[in-house]
Amino acid sequence: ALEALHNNNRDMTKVISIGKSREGRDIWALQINSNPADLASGQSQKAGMIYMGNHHAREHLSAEVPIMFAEYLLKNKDSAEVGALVRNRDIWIVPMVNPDGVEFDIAKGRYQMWRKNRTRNNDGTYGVDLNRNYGFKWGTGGSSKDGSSDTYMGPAPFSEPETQAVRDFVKARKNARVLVSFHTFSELILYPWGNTYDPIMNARDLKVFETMAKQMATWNKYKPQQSSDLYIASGDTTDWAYGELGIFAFTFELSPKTMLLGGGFYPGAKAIDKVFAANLKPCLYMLEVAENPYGVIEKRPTGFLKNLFEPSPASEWMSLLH
Ligand code: 0X9
Ligand code: ZN
Repeated sequence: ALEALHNNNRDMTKVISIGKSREGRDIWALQINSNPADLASGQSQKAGMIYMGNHHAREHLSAEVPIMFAEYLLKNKDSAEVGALVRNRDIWIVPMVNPDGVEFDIAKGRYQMWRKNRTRNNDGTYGVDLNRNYGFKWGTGGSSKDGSSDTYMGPAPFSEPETQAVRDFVKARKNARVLVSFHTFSELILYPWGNTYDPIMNARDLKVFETMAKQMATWNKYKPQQSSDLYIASGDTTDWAYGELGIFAFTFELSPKTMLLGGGFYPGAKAIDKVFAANLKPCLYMLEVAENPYGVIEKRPTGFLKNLFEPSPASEWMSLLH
């Protein structure tokens, strides 16, 4: 999918591998940037935004949404509003952080309910939970030292090639201000901290997180909350991205809301369009405010997307897709 997007938009996209998985698969990233020099160098003065998916293997919708968003942006690159936004941002889409896990989950033709990567652990078990392996307050709660656990933290912070790849990639994007890591499921918008019940100390940053989360929730109707209100977990992507790099980093738990409503991790292909539609405005909003996230607490942001805050139904924006 990323290759096809590149082939149709050669002047403003690039596909790179940010590193290899444990089993040697590439972890692909699509850069969208209208400046050829920025594409060539992978560096940009424009505000940067990073969309990631599929840290967890069975959470297949979490790759579909960022891929569809990339398709949307490129399809609308000549429209007045979306086009202006695209030209003024450095956009990175990394839809599948855990390709080994995804392949394992689907290879036998029936889903394996697999979550982790496919590292062979010292005790002979398989898999490290990539969302417990990041090196900020690693191993301080809500993760396991047992290799057979679904929340195994790994033998050391950043022990896994996949989290190393994301770490090095994100650190190298000095212009990145906002990041979202898509997961499923529960319909939540989560922001740091996840390792502690304490709220973020910096009152201004906390206000930005809360304001952004609440605004996005008006569109997708998900519940905005601090990550630890779901449960304490240490070593996740967003605590690291904010704690280490100061990036406004969100975890989205996409649909369905519950196991009973709509199939848990495997809602089927029919869910894809609907879940994307619900999250289109949030995705555009993060891209918009990446220029200056603090703007959201100073004033209602008015940027490129003049109609974003109008109560236009998602379907109006979606009509631009097909
Ligand atoms: O547990 C996770 O890694 C995420 N949920 S999932 O069902 N997709 O596995 C949530 C992570 C949120 N972060 C914290 N609670 N720290
Ligand atoms: Zn997950």
